[in-house]
Amino acid sequence: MTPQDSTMTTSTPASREIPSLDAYDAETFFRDYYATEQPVIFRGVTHADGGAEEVCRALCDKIAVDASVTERLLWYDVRQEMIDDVCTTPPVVTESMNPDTAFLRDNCVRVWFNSGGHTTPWHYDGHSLHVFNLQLKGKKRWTIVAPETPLPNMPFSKTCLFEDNSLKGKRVYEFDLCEGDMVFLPRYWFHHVHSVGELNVNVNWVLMPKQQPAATKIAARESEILWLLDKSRFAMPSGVKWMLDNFAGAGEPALKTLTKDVTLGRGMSRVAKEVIRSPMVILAIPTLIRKAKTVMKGKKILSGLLQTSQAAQKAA
Ligand SMILES: O=C(O)CCC(=O)C(=O)O
Ligand SMILES: [Fe+2]
Repeated sequence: MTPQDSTMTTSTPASREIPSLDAYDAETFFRDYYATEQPVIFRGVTHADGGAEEVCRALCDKIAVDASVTERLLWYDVRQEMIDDVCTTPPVVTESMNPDTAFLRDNCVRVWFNSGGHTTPWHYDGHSLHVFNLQLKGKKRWTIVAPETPLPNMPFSKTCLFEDNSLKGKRVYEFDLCEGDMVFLPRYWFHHVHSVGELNVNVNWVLMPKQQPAATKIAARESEILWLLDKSRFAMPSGVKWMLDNFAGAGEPALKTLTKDVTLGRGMSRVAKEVIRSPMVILAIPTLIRKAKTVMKGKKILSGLLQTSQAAQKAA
């Protein structure tokens, strides 16, 4: 995507200024942001020695030889230990990753390497995840939309139908995340992220909170889709069954927490709501093709970085 394309992703951006907070002010964070599921930025929370390329190589060298790493479409899922000597984990993150209050996965950190111009298309994160996204190197421009003013999604999916969404009437924040900054993005918040720096390295910590989500349209949608998947698990491919068994890293308890209030009526009405939307997919085909191209380009760069590290380690 060119910079011009990225400015076309929003129309009428009536964005507010996102609040920021000191990463050591845990009391305010948990009371005013975590408990109410509202986003907040922590400026200059941590630092990684060296330039973007050096940090990228150091992380890739570890990822290349660690069997526990999972390669995802645009990032790597890794264990906390993998990043411990690269940067200090901010205290609000450590406090949030508490097994008493959150379902945690082993690979609870995602690592992103994106070159300038890359755009992560509009979506919200699956598995009911809260995300702490730290800009370790480079700079990214974020646009986020609250789950109570949702954007149109692909049927049964977390990705959005269109990229040029009108943001009129939506609760939206637009902000730059610069080196050392971290955003707390609560579950179900829509986001669109444009890589501004030449080479951008991000780490995010992810967790599924045990508390019930704030009552928003998207929270209800997620619970209903999950309930439907669970009820029809016998007819689902093994990948879906595996996902449900390991949902948010905790399986059954996490699944039960989210779906406990879903009734048969709500489940059936969800099917109708999603199916009614399906003709829109035809209108979205040009956007889908553009998105797929962007994502594939991002993936190629990600895999290329890893292959370079693997080749260097073989040669050594
Ligand atoms: O950094 C990006 O490009 C996307 C980040 C994202 O989608 C996330 O942290 O959930
Ligand atoms: Fe995301």
